[in-house]
Amino acid sequence: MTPEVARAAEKVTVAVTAEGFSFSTETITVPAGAEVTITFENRDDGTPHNVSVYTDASASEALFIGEIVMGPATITYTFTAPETPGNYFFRCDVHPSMHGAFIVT
Ligand SMILES: [Cu+2]
Repeated sequence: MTPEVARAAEKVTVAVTAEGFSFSTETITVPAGAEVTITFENRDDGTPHNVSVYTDASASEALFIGEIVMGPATITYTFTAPETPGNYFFRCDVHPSMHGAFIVT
């Protein structure tokens, strides 16, 4: 028998900033199945923001819901990326006009 070799999940860290009701990036790209860390900085004084990831722009099926933080503050989110490559969706749940593509490669 061939011994099973455990493959360590790839780890990626992404920095995202919210400022002036806008994210610093329109895309977040991660490898499939990766352990994702998002360092999220909310620079909007007295304004709550978060980062959540959904299967698509309808935001009906969540893959990850980030804790909402009142700015100015920085929070670290950790979750596992989908195993299936494709174009997913991220947004601020408080301000759905703040959104972008979550790309799994
Ligand atoms: Cu927001």
